[in-house]
Amino acid sequence: MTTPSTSTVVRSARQGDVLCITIDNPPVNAISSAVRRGLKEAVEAADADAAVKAILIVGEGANFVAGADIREFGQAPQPPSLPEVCNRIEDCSKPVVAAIRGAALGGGLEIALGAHYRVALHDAKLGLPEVQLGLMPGAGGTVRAPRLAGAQAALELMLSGLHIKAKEALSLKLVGRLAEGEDALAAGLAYANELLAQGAGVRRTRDAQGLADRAAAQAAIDAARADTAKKSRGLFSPIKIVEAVQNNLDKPFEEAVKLEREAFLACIDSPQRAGLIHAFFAEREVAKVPEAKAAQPRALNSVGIVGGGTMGAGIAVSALDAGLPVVMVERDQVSIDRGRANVEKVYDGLVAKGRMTAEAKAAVMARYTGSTDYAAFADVDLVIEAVFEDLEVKKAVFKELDRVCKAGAVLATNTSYLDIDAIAASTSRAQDVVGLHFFSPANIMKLLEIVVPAKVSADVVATAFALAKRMKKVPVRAGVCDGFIGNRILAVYKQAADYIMEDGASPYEIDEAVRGFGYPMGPFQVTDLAGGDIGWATRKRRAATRDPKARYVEVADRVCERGWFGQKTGRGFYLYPQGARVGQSDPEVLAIVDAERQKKGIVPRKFTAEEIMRRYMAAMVNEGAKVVAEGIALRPLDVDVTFLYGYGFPRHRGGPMKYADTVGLAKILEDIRTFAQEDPLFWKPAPLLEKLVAEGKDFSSLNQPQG
Ligand code: 3H9
Repeated sequence: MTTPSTSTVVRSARQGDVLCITIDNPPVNAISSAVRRGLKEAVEAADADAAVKAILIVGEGANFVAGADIREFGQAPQPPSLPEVCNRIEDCSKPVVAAIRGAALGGGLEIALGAHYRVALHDAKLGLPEVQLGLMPGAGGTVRAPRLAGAQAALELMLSGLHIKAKEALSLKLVGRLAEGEDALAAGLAYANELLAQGAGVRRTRDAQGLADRAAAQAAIDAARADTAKKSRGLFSPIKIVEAVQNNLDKPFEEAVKLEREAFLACIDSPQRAGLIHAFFAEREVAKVPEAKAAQPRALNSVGIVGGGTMGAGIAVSALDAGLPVVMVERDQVSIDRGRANVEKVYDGLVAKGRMTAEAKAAVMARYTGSTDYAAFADVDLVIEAVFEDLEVKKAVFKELDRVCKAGAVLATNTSYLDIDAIAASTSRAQDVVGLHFFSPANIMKLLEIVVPAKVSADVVATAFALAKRMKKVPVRAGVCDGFIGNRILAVYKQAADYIMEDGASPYEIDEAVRGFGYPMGPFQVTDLAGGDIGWATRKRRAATRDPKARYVEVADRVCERGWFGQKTGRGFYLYPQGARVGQSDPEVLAIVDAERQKKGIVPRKFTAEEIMRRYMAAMVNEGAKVVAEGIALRPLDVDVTFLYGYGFPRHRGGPMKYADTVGLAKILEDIRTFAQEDPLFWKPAPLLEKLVAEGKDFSSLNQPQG
């Protein structure tokens, strides 16, 4: 029997004494205002219906409920609020059971915590991940989770945002039992009927005793407060989570719920929430590219790699971790031994840390073959070239690949700036050639720029995106140009940093300002980590084509000429005594900077951290706009994701283009025009930026889904 309901996303059906309420809001049953309304109505109707003895809440499909509908944040709130709904569930006069399959996250878990009993299927994933969106649980999570799991476990759950599995949820008392199978409705009904047979009544989470040991709870809260102050680096919501848990000890339940709501709404209003939610959707949107829609990926069951250096080995590990067999080719036996050793080193590290067994390592390495003969690639589906960055060397490799690879094999290059159209032209099959730009260390860094040359066929691009998914990478589609999206923009804001240095700020002040903005490291620290010689080689390569009128800062060259290449040589822009990993400022570097200033007659001036960041970000955004306008990046969000996953851009700011929208494009353009008075060649406003400002639009207007 079905109870009449006006809701299209929540349906109710009686099964004997139990009213089953199903939340059906694909794809993940997110809690929209319609879900809140429907759920509240359904619970109220069931409470009032004498024929109903117990209530069961389930989600349709593979998930319970993935949380509040993130797309609704920032819009005018519609009643009822989720806390009201959860309170109404808990207040119910009949036992309410939640049966959890798949995700019960955020508001989804809060609905389940409002219920009186919870059963989880084995694939259940529970969590309060709001912190990752700049939020905190806002519908009773901070008051109910600690009452069940205790303060410490609840704080860990909320501050990490991690998902936990059914078994752990049982041990934390967040659920009362586990069930086999995949049928949440059947498991929930069985539990509800069992409870009715036992005469079990309502059992409200608000009355649970997880905080009974107040001293232990206070100690856990104090520890979390201290830890959060140290680790949260300018994030807004973590400390609010700690304070919300503290309220449980100091205030009655109703008051704690009210305060939680107020703090939640403050988080909703914060720009960090907007930045983090932009990042959440952007990292899903990047995979939606025209080629992936237009074509099916080719079969992908094996991978070949040319080159066993750091990059080749890291890519090999990524492919092995994705379950693929890997054939690596190097020019001689010594190199192939070194390549194998580079791959094994990664797994040995895991074994040493107890994260992998020796048997598991052996099983992975059984899928790895090394060879000095290109013929070993005859049967592979996709080859990635990771040899020295030299166009002629790469062309020679591709000629060999063209000769030995089977028809239809995808031929990829890991170049980070070279002309892939030229590489493709060195083969007889340009339609099969694509760029796969991994970032170092390739087995760790999530970003994968998929570079699309002019003649590549759509199914090859689709195959590259499929590979990224298997490798759990975040793929961004990029067009061919020097440096693609990331390194091209990096080159420009790095230049801005050099100008700021020559004009008066020390490299240490610049790094500090950049860290203050939220980056883990500043640009000069990054140079020292990567090795100054790499940038030096690039500068030498570009010297011949550099505009002679363009300002060129020679400080880095002076540093490199002394053999100071950064951490690996014990000094670069910083000093690293006795192999230290954190550098110390170096008066000799400051003297080099001074000498360069004097040579050019520059009188150094002071820069505040804010002034440094305005220039740094204006340079980044301006070049980002050019990259979008030229179609090198599909949309501004592709630039954002590139910087979030490849360059350490602070996630809570959403990426450089989102940041620009937050500041206001008119303001950024005004800054660029002001800076242009000193150096009109470098600070040339991007036409797209000017156009958007003239039209009163921002970058987000260009982020529409790809059709
Ligand atoms: C919250 O609950 C606040 C409350 O405490 C208080 C309220 C008062 N909303 O990731 P997928 C979309 S905050 C809207 O590709 P998977 C997603 O964009 C929320 N849409 O699949 C994608 O759309 P499209 C706390 C959502 O299987 C599609 O669903 N909850 C939401 O790899 C499939 O997603 C969270 O933070 C949402 N909440 O992973 C959980 N969630 O197809 C966030 C997903 O158009 N979600 N979508 O690209 C997740 O972690 C994963 O999506 C999940 C599934 C694990 C559920």
